[in-house]
Amino acid sequence: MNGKTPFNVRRALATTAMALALSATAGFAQDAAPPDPSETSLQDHQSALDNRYEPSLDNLAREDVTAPGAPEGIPALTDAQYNEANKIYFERCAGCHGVLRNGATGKALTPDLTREVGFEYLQMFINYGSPAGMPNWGTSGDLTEEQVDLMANYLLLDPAPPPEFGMNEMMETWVVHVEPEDRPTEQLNDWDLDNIFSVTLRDAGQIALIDGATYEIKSILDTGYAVHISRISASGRYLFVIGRDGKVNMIDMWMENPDTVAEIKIGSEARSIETSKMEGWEDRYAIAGAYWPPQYVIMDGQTLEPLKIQSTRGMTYDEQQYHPEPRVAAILSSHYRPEFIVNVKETGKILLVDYTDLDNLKTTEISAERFLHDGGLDSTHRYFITAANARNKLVVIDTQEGRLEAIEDTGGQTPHPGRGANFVHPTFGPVWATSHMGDDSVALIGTDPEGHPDNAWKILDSFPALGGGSLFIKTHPESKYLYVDATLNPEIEISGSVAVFDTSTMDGETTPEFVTLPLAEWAGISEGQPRVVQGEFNKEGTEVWFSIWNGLDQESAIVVVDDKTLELKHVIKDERLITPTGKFNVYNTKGDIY
Ligand code: DHE
Repeated sequence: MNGKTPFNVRRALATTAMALALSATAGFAQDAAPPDPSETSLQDHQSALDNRYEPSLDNLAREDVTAPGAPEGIPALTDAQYNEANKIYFERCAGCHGVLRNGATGKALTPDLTREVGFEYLQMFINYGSPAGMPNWGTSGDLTEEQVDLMANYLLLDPAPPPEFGMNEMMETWVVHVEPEDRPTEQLNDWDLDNIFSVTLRDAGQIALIDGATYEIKSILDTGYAVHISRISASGRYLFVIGRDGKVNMIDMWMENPDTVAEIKIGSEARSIETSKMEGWEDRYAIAGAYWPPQYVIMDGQTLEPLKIQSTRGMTYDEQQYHPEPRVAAILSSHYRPEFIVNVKETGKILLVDYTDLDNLKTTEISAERFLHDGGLDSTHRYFITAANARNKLVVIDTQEGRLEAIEDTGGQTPHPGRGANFVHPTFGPVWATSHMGDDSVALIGTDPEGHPDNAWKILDSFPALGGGSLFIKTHPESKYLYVDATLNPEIEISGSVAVFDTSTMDGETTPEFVTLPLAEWAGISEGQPRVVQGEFNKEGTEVWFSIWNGLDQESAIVVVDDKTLELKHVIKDERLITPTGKFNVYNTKGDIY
């Protein structure tokens, strides 16, 4: 602590009422059976921000299934009723309770358990929620009375497991539109490829390729549904995007009109994609991770041919109990070894997958912490820092040595860093920052074991930003500012703004002040609840772009902020910019600069 005021004391003073309210719902429903809802006050059953952010498995929700039979004493559902309930379950419940209802952050809901508590108990829980984290689906108005009853009945019946997705299914979806030998041998367009932004147009099932200097939308390409992230091959030539529906598009940026040259579907629900970045292995492989089925696949980096599919089903790292559906969350590429870094969420394991010999696959399995989600590299690229978000922890991996370095409590509620933000703190030296979904705090962890050994892998400071509901934090080596969004905050002024901290004035003692940039207002968007999400710098690190993410039928925009003056530089508006979310600058993404 360097003799400074302990950050947690300052935080306790500065923390918002929301954080206090949230602490009542912390911990999720892992442990004891939740109390009877009628015994706690309605106040306790309001949904917390972080509970609302659990995965919505909307693609599984679309699949039609046959209703299972009902044992004696339990009303049977027709196929139509069962499918309606199944849809609600996958959109709203499966993120916490699991596809097979075996439990994840929420409790297991298998029929052996639900039949024991019975219809009325389930009905009450769905209606009121629980202080342990279950949203109040009925009293909030999200589900009608009939839907609550339907769901209580559905939970008494057997689950319908969705289909697996192995090599046969992948091969059926794999298409090479342009063979590698038929592709350009040099860049055929005059685009400044390094400064192109790949922008997710979430609900349109598209991405936009936008020039970072002129703000011109160069192209809009069809992709899978709701592209989650974009990653760029180490050479900067191939852009890979993955939809929530597991569809991967590989786009050749050298074509006269950059377009998809190969595509494949790797599962029914997916969130992550990456490419091999180790020297000597550039552009050789791609890897994608799925939520369902729980698996990852290594593909040829030129054609997307699926080469090796690995299931992640297995034992939890701590209790060593079998988990049937551990989702693959963030995947990054090591710069130090020919390995992919794969976060396996529910079992709490980080896999270092060596891609040098796929027939004799070597994997280092690191026991980390459960509910691993997103994360990024430190400024030297040697260390991977990732959030075990439902456990309020950061896990640090040394990618050079291939081992666990540290696990630290952030002091906040549900860390959500994206890839995080690296900067040199005036007092603490190099640090990496995360914001939180469940409260307003920003936490800094020391990342320099050589130069600042006393600070390394310790949470050195924590201070409040705009409010709870933050998803992403961003800076750049050329910038002295740290930008923190509050995307999920219920207050329209807060979700429509970004907090900016001057890192050069931080002293580790006084609470850093921030300025608020009202970006939705700057964009002139007054309808809906425009949400500012995910800052991304241009190549030079002089401008930072934010999506103003609005409803499907409402106006959205991208706002460009001048990083020197913190003034509005430009607003990109276009009727084709439907629900923009993630933005990935080619240069920064391929070089892991953040
Ligand atoms: Fe994301 C990153 C999962 C909701 C926009 N999101 C990630 C990663 C994971 C993930 C595992 C890390 C990928 C990697 O690095 O390989 N996201 C999930 C969910 O499970 C969750 C909570 C719920 C869901 O149903 O998907 C979820 N995410 C969202 C959103 O609602 C966002 C705001 C809009 C959207 O498209 O759905 C969203 N997620 C993003 C973005 C990134 C991301 C923009 C990449 C940030 C970065 O800078 O790297």
